[in-house]
Amino acid sequence: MERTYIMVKPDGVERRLTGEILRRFENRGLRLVGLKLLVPARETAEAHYAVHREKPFYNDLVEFVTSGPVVAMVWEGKDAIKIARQMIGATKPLDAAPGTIRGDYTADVMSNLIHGSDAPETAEAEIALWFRPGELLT
Ligand code: DAT
Ligand code: MG
Repeated sequence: MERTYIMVKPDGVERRLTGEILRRFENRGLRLVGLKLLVPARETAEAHYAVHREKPFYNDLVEFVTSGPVVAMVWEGKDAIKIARQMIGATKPLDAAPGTIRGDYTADVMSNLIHGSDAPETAEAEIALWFRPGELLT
């Protein structure tokens, strides 16, 4: 069993896509073990995207993800990290296949609706960053 941090970004909440995204994860058979709605603090967003600190889009990225409410979630299942990344689709709009969340609902590299952890180590760090242990099912 594996856990992954998934977040509907402010554009996804604004566009009323939270239900559609939840439905896709439920349909796929992953188990929801944590869920909350919040406007991210700047320091949380900066820590979340620390790996991109030197990128030219970093400041815009932090601004964007703190611009409104997000839906923070933890989903559990066998190979949950890779399965969620498949469902989310590629970062580059041209590479985001139809049938994926990004491929079906966005063509913008920044306003791309959803985040998903990319590896076991980042999943663990991101879950610990966004959730207290008591907020997650055991
Ligand atoms: P992903 O969210 O698919 O894991 P990432 O970790 O490479 O992608 O980048 C984090 C976020 O940064 C991404 O969801 C959107 C934004 N981003 C990435 N590359 C970008 C670019 N070239 N221009 C603007 N924003 C970008
Ligand atoms: Mg990433």
